[in-house]
Amino acid sequence: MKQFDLSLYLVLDRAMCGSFGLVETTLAAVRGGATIVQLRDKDVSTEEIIATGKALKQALHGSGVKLIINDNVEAALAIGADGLHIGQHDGAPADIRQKIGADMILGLSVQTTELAAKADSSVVDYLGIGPVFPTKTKNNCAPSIGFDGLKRVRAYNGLPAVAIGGIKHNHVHDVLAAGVNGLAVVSAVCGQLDPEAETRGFKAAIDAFRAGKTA
Ligand code: TZP
Ligand code: MG
Repeated sequence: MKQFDLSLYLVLDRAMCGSFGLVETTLAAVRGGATIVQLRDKDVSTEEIIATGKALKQALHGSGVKLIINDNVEAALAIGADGLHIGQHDGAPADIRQKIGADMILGLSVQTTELAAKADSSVVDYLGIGPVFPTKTKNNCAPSIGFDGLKRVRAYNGLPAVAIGGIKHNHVHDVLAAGVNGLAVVSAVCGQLDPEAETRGFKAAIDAFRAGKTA
């Protein structure tokens, strides 16, 4: 059984992290309680993704926090990443599973109940569901589904799942109440003045939800 914790999933955006950088942002987020980190680096070469991914892997060493690479199979393999995350337009999950091998974590984005139902649990390890809210972070984003949509999509597949899209501290309770295992954030952490404190705020809200309180 693959071990990974989707509770507080940081998705890194190079431009948003700015001069603070991807590694510093990651270290701050891990101090704040991030449980899994994805390098989503759309506008650079595979070589640069590999170099950044290797630096992140080193930074995460010993933390127990998994490193996931967005889209790029070659980079994920070269880095020796813990996982790969793909969207609906990145190739057939079964073909990608063949390329990455059985041990690597494979995440798949789904936006609808149909896509959730189609996701094969013998191929994919977790789902990313969203966007929950409109977001400027991703170009050509699918229509947002809200908390009700999140609950509906989630109900179509029992794989571990993480919600994404426009998620802020005040959404944590309703996101987790929709039945997902965690939440993924980009702009709520990357480029914030104090990424550690922002992450800590999410962690406190998650802990409060799990303790049965409203945050
Ligand atoms: N996939 C669906 S929404 C999104 C991705 C990568 C971006 C989420 O970014 P933010 O800043 O947390 O809204
Ligand atoms: Mg993709």
